[in-house]
Amino acid sequence: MKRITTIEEYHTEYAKSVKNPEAFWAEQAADFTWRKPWKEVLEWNFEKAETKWFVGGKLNITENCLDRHLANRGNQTAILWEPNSPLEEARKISYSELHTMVCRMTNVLAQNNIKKGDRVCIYMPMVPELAVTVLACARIGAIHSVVFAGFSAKSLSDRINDSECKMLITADGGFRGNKTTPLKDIADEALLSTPSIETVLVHKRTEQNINWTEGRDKWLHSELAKVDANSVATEMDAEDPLFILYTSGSTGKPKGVVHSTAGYMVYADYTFRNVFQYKEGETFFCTADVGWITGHSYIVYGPLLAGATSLMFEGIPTYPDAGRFWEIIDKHQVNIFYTAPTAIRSLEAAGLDFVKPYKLDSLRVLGSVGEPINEEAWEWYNHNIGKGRCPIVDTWWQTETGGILISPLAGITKTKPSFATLPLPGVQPILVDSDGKEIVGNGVEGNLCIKYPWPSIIRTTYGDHERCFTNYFATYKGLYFTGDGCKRDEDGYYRITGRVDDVLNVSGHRLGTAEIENAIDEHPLVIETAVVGYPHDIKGQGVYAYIICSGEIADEDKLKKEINETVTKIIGPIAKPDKIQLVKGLPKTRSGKIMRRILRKIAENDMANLGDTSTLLDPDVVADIVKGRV
Ligand code: 7RM
Repeated sequence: MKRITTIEEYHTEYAKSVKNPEAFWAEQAADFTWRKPWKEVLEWNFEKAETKWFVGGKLNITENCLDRHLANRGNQTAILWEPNSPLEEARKISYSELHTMVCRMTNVLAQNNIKKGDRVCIYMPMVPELAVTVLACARIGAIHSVVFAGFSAKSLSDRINDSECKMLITADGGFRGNKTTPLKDIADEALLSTPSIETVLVHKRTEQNINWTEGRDKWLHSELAKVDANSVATEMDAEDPLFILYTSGSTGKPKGVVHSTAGYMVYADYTFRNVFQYKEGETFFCTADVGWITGHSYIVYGPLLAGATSLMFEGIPTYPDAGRFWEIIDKHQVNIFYTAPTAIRSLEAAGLDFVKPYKLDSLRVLGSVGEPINEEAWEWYNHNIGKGRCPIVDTWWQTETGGILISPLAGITKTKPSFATLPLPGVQPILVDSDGKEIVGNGVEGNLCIKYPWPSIIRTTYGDHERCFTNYFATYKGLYFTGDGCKRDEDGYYRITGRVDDVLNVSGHRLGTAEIENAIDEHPLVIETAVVGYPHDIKGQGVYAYIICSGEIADEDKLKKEINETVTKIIGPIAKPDKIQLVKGLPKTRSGKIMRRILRKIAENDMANLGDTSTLLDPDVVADIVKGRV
C-alpha cells in the first residue's frame, strides 16, 4: 500500500480528499481483503448523528490483521511482548503463531456460547492474551469492551451492565512495577451485580490465590486445550459494531463509544502508516494500555493491519527504574516510539542519568498523544531521546475519532513544538465561536469541530443514540464537536489548547468532573462537592476538590484519606483528588449553579482574574475559599 512521502504529495492528497472524499477513501480501502465489495462508500447525516462507510461491504477485520499476512510474513514477529520484570523473558509471537492463538481463542468463545453481536468484556493486564482475546472477539463477530485494568469493581460492573456483556475475560492478577493487582478479586466483586455474565474466563498470570465460582469460572488454558486451531472468521457487515470503549464526558456516567468494522479498519491502517511513516520491518512501541483507545488503534489494530511488529509492554515507565523505556528501546531496537506527555515529563524529572546509559540509535520517529505537550517537554524529548534527529509527531485525536485526526506526517510536515500541525487527508477541521459561527482565517482561536465524516468517526453511544447526538452533534448544528479549544496560527497550524467542557485530562486519562464529584459524594460526611482541574507539572492537570462536609471535622487528614479511598473504590486510583479543600460554601449563582470558573481560577492561584463575583448568591464565600486554598 502506498503512503504519502513528500509535503507536496500531502497537499495534493489532502485536496483530493476534500474534493472527492468517497473516491479518496475507496482508493485507500481497495487493498484490504473484502468478502464482498461495498455498494456505497459513504452515507451520512450529522443532524441525526448518522454515518455509514463502505455500505454493503462484507469482511472480517482479523482476516486483514492476520490471514492476509500469512503468505508474506508468517514468520515475522507480530507481537513483541516485554514483561513487567526485565528478568522475565520477552515473548516473540509471529504472525502465524498469533493467527493460531486467535483461532484457538475464537473456538473457545464459540464453545462458550459466544455468538456474533454478543458483548464480551475484557479486564486484563498487558499480556499478549489481551490482544488475542480482542482479536478473537473480532473474529467471531462479538463486540469487545475492554475495561482498563486500573478501574475499580464498581467501574467494571457499570460498564458490564451498560452493554449487558455475556462473558468476562480476566486474569488472576496483573504485574505492574513492584505491585500486583488482584484482578480476579476485583472482578468477583463486580460480578456480584452483573446478571448478564454467564461465563468468566481466567488467564493465569500471577498465580496468586483466587476464589472460584464453579460453573461460571473457567481457566483459559484449560479451555484452550480443548479446541483445535482452525477457525473460519465470521462474515461481518462493514457497519457491524467492532467494539465499545467507555470514555468520560462532561456529565454523569462514562459513555460507551461504539466503533464499527470497515471504517475503523481503513482509518487505523491509513493513519498508522502515514503518520509514523512506518517502513516494512520496523518495530513500533506504543506505551499506552490496550484499555484505552490509543492501545486499541496503535498497539493492536493499526500495526497488525500494516503488518508491523508491535511491542507490547506489561509494566510501568519507572520500574525497576526510570530508564525502563530507554532500556526496552535499545534491547528490542525500537524504531518508532509513541508515548504521552505525562510520561515524558515524569521521566524528565527523574533526570538524565536514566537516559545516558542507552544509545537510542534505533529510533527514527517519536510520537506524543493524550494531552497537549508543553514546549519544554517537547524540547527535552526531541533533544535527549530523539537526539535531534527524530521527527516528533504530536498526534491529536479522541476515543470518539477512532484514529489520529490532526498530526504531522513524520519527517514530512515541518513541526513546531506543541502544535499538532495539520489535519490528515480526509479530515476537515473548523473553528467556531460560542454561537457556532465559523471563525475564518489564520491567527485565530475557537472551539474545534469537524465538518465532514472520516471513516472511523463514532457511530453511536451504546444503547443511547440520543446521547451521541446531544454530546457531539447538537452543540453546533451539522458539525461534530470535539470538546476541545484550539488555535490556528499564521501558518494554518493547529494547536490544541485543552478541553472547553467539564472533562479533565489527568496524566492523559480522561475524567469527568461530574463523575469524580459523584464518587466523592458517596462519602457519608460529604454534603456537596465541586471538582475542577488545575495545572500540574507532571500530570498536565491535577484534580482539585472543594468539599462541604456535615458537622465539625476533628481529623481533616483522616477525612481526606477516606475521600481518596472512596474515589479509588468507585472509579479507580487515577481519579483521586490531588488537593482537597474543605469549604463552608460554594460560589453559586442565584439560580443555584456552581460557578466553576471562579473555582478554577482559585485552584490555578490566579486571584487577579476571579472575574465578576457580584452575581453570586453569597459573594463572601469566595473570600473564604481564597483564604483556605491548599
Ligand atoms: C487519544 C486520546 C481525548 C482528549 C482530546 C484532547 C486530549 C489528545 C492530544 C490532546 C492536545 C494532543 N483519546 N488530547 N491528544 N490534546 N494534543 N496531541 O487521548 O479520548 O482519551 O482523550 O485528549 O483534549 O479531546 S481520549
